[in-house]
Amino acid sequence: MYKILTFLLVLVVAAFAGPQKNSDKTIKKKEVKATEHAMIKVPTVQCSNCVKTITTATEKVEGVESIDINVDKKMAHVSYNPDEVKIEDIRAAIANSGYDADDVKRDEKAHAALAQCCQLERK
Ligand SMILES: [Cu+2]
Repeated sequence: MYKILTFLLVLVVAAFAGPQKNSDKTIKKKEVKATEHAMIKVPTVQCSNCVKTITTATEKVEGVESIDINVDKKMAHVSYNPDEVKIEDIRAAIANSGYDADDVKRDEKAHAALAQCCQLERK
């Protein structure tokens, strides 16, 4: 009888300990995958169509979690996983979609393919 009680006790303890271990794992996973944030200057952005073009292009990049572009301030706020992508790669993706990104100049071919209203003459 005592043995059975001990066995049941072990089962109960195991049942409680199980989920706890899982939550520890979840926390560790989050620590590895730390999101970083960066601001990128996008001085040639003019309208919501530009925002859509850049958003689509950058969100295709592995490791980019989100991008939020402010047309008035001409700034892009990027959330990304630094284990998967470097900030230079995000700038390159923006430039390849036809827009300047910080000191990375736009791809002129991509820029020429943008909607007429989104194109901006070099001064
Ligand atoms: Cu535009």
